[in-house]
Amino acid sequence: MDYKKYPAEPYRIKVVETVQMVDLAERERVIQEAGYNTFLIPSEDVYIDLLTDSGTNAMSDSQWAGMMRGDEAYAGSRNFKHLEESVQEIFGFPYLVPTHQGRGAENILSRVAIKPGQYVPGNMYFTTTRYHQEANGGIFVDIIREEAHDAAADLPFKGDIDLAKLEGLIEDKGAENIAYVCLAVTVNLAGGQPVSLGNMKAVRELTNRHGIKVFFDATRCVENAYFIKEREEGYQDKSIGEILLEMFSYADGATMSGKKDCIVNIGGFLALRDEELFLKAKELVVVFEGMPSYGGMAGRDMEAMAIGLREATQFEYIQHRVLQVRYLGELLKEAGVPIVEPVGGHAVFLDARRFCPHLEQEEFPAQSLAAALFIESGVRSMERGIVSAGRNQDTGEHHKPKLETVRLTIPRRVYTYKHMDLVADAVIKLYKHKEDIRPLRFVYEPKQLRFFTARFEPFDK
Ligand code: PLI
Repeated sequence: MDYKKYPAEPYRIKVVETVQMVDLAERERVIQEAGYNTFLIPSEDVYIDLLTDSGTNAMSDSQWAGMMRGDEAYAGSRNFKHLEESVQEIFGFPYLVPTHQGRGAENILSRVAIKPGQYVPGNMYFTTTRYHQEANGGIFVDIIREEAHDAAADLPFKGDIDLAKLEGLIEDKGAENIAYVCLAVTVNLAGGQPVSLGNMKAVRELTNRHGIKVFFDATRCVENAYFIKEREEGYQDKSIGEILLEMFSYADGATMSGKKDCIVNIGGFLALRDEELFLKAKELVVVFEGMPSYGGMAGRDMEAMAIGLREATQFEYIQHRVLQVRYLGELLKEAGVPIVEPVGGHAVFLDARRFCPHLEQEEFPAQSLAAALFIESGVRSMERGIVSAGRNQDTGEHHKPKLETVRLTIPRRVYTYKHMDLVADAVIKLYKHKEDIRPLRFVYEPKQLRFFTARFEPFDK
């Protein structure tokens, strides 16, 4: 391994959690009992858990020390002040509304900023984000650049908004019928793909001309900033902090799932520039989350988040983070396993269409591939394809995303390169007998966010 290309872990491991692999017969029983849904597998039966990078992070000694300084007063916790300072310093937004996690912020933003019937253009959907937009009468419109839907298109900023699509929508529907633009940095379901600063700036200029607001989904904004430093001309000598400040200068506010780039296990927030909107959001936070000085988090959680956010912007941390993910992607690519390219910030996405060409999309190839990988190796991954996309609320038809993927999501500061080697080996082995991956059908399909709790069974074609 080239230590310059893939720097060693920039931390010493101080606390460990033992894991073990259950045997093959047991893994087969476990996945059957879980209805072939990796969300339903008990954690203790998982060997390497790549289900998500959400809330699965390892906190630092400083963060744990911060937990002990939790001020659990019902109102006016000092930890809120600390979090507010971190957010003001890193994002540049004056107003902070803490929430229990990202979707809490999405709920509040959707309620204060969408009027029923308005359009909400975004660079690809995310499950909970679109749910809250639609639940508040919004109509989501995907305006990501076309290549983002093509797993093989290797482009530096595949998360960019297609400005012509945005302009067309404004012309067609009228600026007053657009609630706001939702710009995710990075784009989770496109493969963790970044957005360029050039694109953010252009979106800001275009929306300014029409008086339309822009809110970022900042969930993985530090990863996005790293890609800008690496790839966008003129930013190589800027710090991650400087890049973040410029990114958010093009936004009216942001929703944040702290469970990702704040390197904590729980928490989130809505950050805003506009006082009037902030006051509306504050009125709602007391209904749905808690007092405006904790919003569903304990004081200690806010302290850990305030510290984690600062740690995330350290170059050595974020460089290792992104390159560890890339290392796994490169191993798979070298072995000819089809993945979404380029490798994004938080995960390697297997391209289930090319992995399982013998399965139709309605036979849930990615769902079945994720189940097969668990049986093969005890590695838990997640479907990000037709099951995650859900159904059109009006027609009842499946949304059929072009990307049908399995996400191998790397938790922050949890696994080592050796674990990546093991995961790559397992996927490569499975690829050699991919024809054994069977079609699935629903035995239980929940109405909302079905991927979390759906159950399936395999069948013979
Ligand atoms: O899981 P929450 O409620 O803290 O955050 C919701 C959320 C919002 N935006 C984006 C881009 C996400 O990725 C996201 C949550 N993602 C999860 C749970 C994931 O596994 O990717």
